[in-house]
Amino acid sequence: MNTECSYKGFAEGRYTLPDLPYDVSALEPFLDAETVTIHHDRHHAAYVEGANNAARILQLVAEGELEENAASVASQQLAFHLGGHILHSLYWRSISPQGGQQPQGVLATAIKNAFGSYAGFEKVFRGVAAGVQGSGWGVLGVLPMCHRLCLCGIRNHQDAVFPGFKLLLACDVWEHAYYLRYHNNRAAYLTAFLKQVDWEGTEKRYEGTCHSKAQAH
Ligand code: MN3
Repeated sequence: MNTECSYKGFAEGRYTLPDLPYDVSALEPFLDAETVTIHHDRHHAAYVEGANNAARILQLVAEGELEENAASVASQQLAFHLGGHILHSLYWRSISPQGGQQPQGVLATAIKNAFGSYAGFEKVFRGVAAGVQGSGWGVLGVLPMCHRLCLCGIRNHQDAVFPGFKLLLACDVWEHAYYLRYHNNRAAYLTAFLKQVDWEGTEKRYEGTCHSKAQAH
């Protein structure tokens, strides 16, 4: 997976927790302040710490301080925790207090090319995100090789996704993302999410992908 580095998530040799781009209560009524606070300050922070710990173990193996067999588990831990850090960093910027418009410009064209229409995109998004078994993500991204838009249901933070998938928009469907307000009604959370999407920021990320303009024509 790749994503644009338009936010800080790494500094001075360590993964770091980026600040929220808005106040914890700014997403009301979509998300309450308690959900946003716990999600960012505890869940996201734990993935940052886990990524640093796993990276440290890999470094210690390289330095001969730990046995080689420690590397395998650490690499899987890194995939999980760093995947969580990357996806949460994007999640906070996939939604906005000012969100909710429809996609414009080259992104609107790409959505039409890939899904037929914005309504088609919404149908596939709901199907993919609602259908993720257990914990995971509904993610819009750009496919490698063909450079078309695709919706992907990622399990946990790193499973059922392919290398080189360029992330544009991420919806967290772990229960901790929505349970306080929506309980087990993931579908209601997804409906509310779609009304809160920051399409302007998503279009900027799309424009940042090197083949976006070629695809739009
Ligand atoms: Mn989460």
